[in-house]
Amino acid sequence: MDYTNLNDIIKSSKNILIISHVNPDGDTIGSMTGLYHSILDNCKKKADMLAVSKIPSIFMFLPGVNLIKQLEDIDTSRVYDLVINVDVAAPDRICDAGILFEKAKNTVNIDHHKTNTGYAGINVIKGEASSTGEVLFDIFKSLGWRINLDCARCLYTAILTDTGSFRFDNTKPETLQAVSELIKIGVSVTDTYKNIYESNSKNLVQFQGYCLSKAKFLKNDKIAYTTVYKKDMEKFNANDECMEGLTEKLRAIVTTEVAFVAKETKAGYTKFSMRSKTVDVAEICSVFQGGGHKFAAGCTIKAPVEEAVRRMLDEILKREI
Ligand SMILES: [Mn+2]
Repeated sequence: MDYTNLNDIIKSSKNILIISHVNPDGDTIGSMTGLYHSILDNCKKKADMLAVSKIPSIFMFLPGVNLIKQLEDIDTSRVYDLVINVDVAAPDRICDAGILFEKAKNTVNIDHHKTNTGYAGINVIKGEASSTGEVLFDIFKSLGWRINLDCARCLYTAILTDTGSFRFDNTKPETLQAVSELIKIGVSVTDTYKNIYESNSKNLVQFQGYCLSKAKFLKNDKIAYTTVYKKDMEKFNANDECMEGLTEKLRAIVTTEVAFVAKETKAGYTKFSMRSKTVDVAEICSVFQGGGHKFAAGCTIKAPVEEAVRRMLDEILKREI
């Protein structure tokens, strides 16, 4: 792929803003900070970085993450020369920051979601790449841009988290080639692992233990689910970060085909996080105006938890499991 346009536009822009998606994950945050370090190192420019919602504390070790701004820190009347969205599959994923994107003189969209429609001026969408971090690695290599240690640590985190630590089938030879180079640059595999996977709070582990202990199973244990009420969150002083990985733990049971967690949100709504080994849960979630990937998707149903769970189970049971 030819990235000359992208190179020219970054080099000719005086002020640049990089935006990550709502409910940020390791890929969008690692890609944003990785791109920041790369532009700083190769173009001697300090881009602004914007997160439209809270950054999970496990990513606070990433170099440059303390420079990330929230929307209230940015003058929204400002017109940037260039706005770059990273890992943002659709414009509504940057919420109110859309105003900055729309006003920018130039826009770029760097992503790996197959569903990305190419909504920017320049679009670099590689559906076969494991992560946006891997797409950025490819861009930097193709352009002959240097990748310094700060950038490498960010890109490694992006790739690591989006591949489920190189376990998902998006892990390709190219992915591991990129990772191999990042390690050669000096990324510490064990430090990154500890920062991301061994930094859980006691609250999170005990809260998840409680939620798992009350899980319910149907259809010879092929369906596994649990419920999370506001009172459960309060009991363990849990926040949204404590939900991370909970549904995967139910899917990890040998008999599970479909797993979900139903969480009570604001009055009368229930939010579903679904994971599957076989069934297309994106399709099930689309019945309730949600979406995602085939084996990982989510949706919200306007009903109290018990009723919402009943409707979800009805929908799952209509399918061959
Ligand atoms: Mn991603």
